[in-house]
Amino acid sequence: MIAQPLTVLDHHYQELSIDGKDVIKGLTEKLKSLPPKYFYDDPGSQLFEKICELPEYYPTRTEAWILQEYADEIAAITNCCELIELGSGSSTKTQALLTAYQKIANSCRYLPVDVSGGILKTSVLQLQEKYPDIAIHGLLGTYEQALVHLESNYLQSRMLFFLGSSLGNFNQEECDIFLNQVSRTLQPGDYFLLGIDLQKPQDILEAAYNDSQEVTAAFNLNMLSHLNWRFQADFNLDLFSHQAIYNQEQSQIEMYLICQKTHPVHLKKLDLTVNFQASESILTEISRKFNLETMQKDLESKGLNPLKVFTDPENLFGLILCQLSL
Ligand code: AVI
Repeated sequence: MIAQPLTVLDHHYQELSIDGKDVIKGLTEKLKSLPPKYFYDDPGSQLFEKICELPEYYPTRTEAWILQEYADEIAAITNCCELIELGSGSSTKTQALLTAYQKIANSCRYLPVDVSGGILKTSVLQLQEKYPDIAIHGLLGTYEQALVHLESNYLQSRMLFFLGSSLGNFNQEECDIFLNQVSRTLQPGDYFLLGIDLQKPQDILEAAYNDSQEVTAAFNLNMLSHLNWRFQADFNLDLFSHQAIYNQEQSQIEMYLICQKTHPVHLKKLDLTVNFQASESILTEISRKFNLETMQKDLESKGLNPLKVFTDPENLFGLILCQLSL
């Protein structure tokens, strides 16, 4: 049992990341946008957990199925000592992997990384009970902070994993930066396991982001409530509506908040007034959908060589297991 279950990677990270400069930038551009990180205050994180259980939102249960099915095989191939999960959240899906590694490993360590201290601490404590043979230690911070920290704290053979198709919320440039950071954090021979949502017909995708219970709509609108308390803003949620469309050309879902009526919004703490026009939209998220072959080439170009691909019978979701060039 580890006495201290969490390492806080940067005691100032919360303050640093909420100065609101990104909000000012996004709301003063011609095509307005807001960073998706503002989805995840406490109510937003709870809404996201609900999204994961929706009948239309296939990614979570499909990836969980793949992990359940292939965890033993992944553990047998990698046989590594240190498992690091970026953006671990509640670590629910990860348990299939932990069970598989507990069966084979003599000494194994699991380091979940997340920006949300509450959920991280709770899951670390629960997992310690459930997996007494695995040393579990949470890292509280951003992906970037974790990757920098891990680069200089190398212990033994590693597998880094990034599940849930969170990579899809990065544009191509952010994706390249992230994957390069991943390669730098690994040593030759180490592993990277990536979960990605795959391209599929528009109707399936649009249903997943426009669910009938309107949980995704509430999740999207909650971003405005978050800005209201964080920056003393006066967004009226009744004057915006949720829209998610699939941009076929870019292979990405685009989530918007559409303004219903011309009106000003004041964000007191940011000393900013934004004049919204009726029908004007704010882009709140992209969720890219990938092609397995293209992604494998992309990974290879970063030195992350694909060893094996795991999918579900309908090819909805993919897991790519890579190894850093020896
Ligand atoms: C976290 N991320 C991978 C989710 C996605 O599908 O892009 C976020 C989400 N947005 C709406 N529904 C789910």
